[in-house]
Amino acid sequence: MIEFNVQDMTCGHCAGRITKAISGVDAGAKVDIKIDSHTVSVQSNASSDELAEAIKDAGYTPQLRS
Ligand SMILES: [Cu+2]
Repeated sequence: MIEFNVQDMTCGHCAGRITKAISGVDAGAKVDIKIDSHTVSVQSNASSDELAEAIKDAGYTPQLRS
């Protein structure tokens, strides 16, 4: 499980864009988004770097949770 904090994800529209960006990296990724806590959890074989890059390209600011 890879988890990001995305503070600038604030509504369902943002969540949809981020989900789409992650699907672009790994169409089989399982994405769980909690808008209230600005959390994006991903089950994927893609690396956290690849996923972070895709979220950035979509216009958001991911921070990897450790
Ligand atoms: Cu939004």
